[in-house]
Amino acid sequence: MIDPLRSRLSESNAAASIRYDRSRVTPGIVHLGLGAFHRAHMAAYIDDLLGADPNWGIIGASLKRPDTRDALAPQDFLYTLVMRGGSETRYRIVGALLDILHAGSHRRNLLRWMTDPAIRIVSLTVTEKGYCHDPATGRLSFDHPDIIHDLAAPDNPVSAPGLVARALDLRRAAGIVPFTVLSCDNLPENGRTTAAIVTEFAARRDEKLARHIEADVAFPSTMVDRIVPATTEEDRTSVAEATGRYDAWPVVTEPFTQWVIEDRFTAQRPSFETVGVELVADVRPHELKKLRMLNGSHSMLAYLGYLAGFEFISDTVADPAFRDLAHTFMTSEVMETLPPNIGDLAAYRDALLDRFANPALKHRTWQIAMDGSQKLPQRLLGTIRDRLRLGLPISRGALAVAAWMRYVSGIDETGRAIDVRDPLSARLRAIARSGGSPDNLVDGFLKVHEVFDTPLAQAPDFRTALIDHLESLVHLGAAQTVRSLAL
Ligand code: CS2
Repeated sequence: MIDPLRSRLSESNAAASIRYDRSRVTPGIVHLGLGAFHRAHMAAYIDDLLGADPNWGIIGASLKRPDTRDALAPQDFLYTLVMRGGSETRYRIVGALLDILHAGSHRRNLLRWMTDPAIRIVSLTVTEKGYCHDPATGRLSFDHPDIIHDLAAPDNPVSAPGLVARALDLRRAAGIVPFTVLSCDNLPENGRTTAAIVTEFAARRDEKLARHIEADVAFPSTMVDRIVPATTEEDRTSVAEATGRYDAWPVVTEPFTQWVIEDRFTAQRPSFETVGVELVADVRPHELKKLRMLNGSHSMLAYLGYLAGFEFISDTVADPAFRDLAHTFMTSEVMETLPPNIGDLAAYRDALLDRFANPALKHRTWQIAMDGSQKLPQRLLGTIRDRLRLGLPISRGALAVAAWMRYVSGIDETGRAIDVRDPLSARLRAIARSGGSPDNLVDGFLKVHEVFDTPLAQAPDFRTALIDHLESLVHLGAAQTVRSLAL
């Protein structure tokens, strides 16, 4: 048993595991949104390049909760990254984070860092809902409480768009080159979307700032990929047992990692190419492929798997009917909608199914099912819209959307409550409760304009497919519905 107080991970007991002199590392990046994903993805790439170029350390900021700072401050902001493959587990200590601020209590300090000339990149993993936008249109949502707050008090921002706009304003006033804004969230065209949101925010206060952002600030789009389930108590215990050091917040991930970035930076950038990042002129084909193939089938498996009683994605795809569904969905519905010349899609699909099947990754269906209202448009609805336009069948994609409708109703197939986490959960539950027949339910959900734009909401083939699937999910249940498709 490791004593958390006496054997806590720290610079003094982990120095030998870090491959560079951490005392020489200086901040070059402010990162907003310090969840497990960032710590397993971007921070690991940065960690790889600090030996050659120590000027790119990361100052992290959590926008909502102080818990990451509370956990990592006593261990010098170090943490263990655990890579679990099928047969092998590897441990590594990441030292790229130099400090963690909690935006709520350290806002001045955070803005001071964001205006420091040494900071040349402000990156974000604030999740889809952190952009305070309308997912169906990509536009800033002016009735979002955080945006209302930040427009009234722009020098005391609480939202990501408000913080970025404020820092860019302060830099402009001080004559400091703007930083590059690097969105690393699973949004469609995440750079362009972020640029539009921040510019819209700024324009409400100051036209000149909006024009400066449009003309002078780079927002490269990125495609990010690494599966990173939430850390569990068992992970903490197994890390302590394997490494002999107690880590209050290790991060567990898979061996696979990918990062594709558009090579457009306002100021300098690290030599990303030396650590395996792909730099391209246009990330859109890569991003479309990843969002529709990986995230689309992830969400499909999450809703149907949860309803069928599977706790983890690996259990879900261990059932041949579910694996077959995801395989067929990608092959016959998604692949045809993707641009040509983006590699061997069948091989990509097979590799994804193998990654989903990794039994060492305990990725809960419930975790992926979260925030569906923010995820559906880019993961599933784009594919459906493209296929409807071409007059092609949409059966499996529509089944995934119907499963979301069934899931957000908040009661599972055994009559137990589902803990639905979604910014729109209250509205979604009210639609489900007002209920009645599948026709009424589908019509109610299709009116949620943040998710379904008008042409899609009014597409008769889509509506009919949703009603048929919802009927089957309600009467037969998810497992039988999926099995009947496999016949
Ligand atoms: C997942 C993603 O939680 C989710 O919604 O689909 O986080 C997924 O694991 C990553 O995008 C993989 O790169």
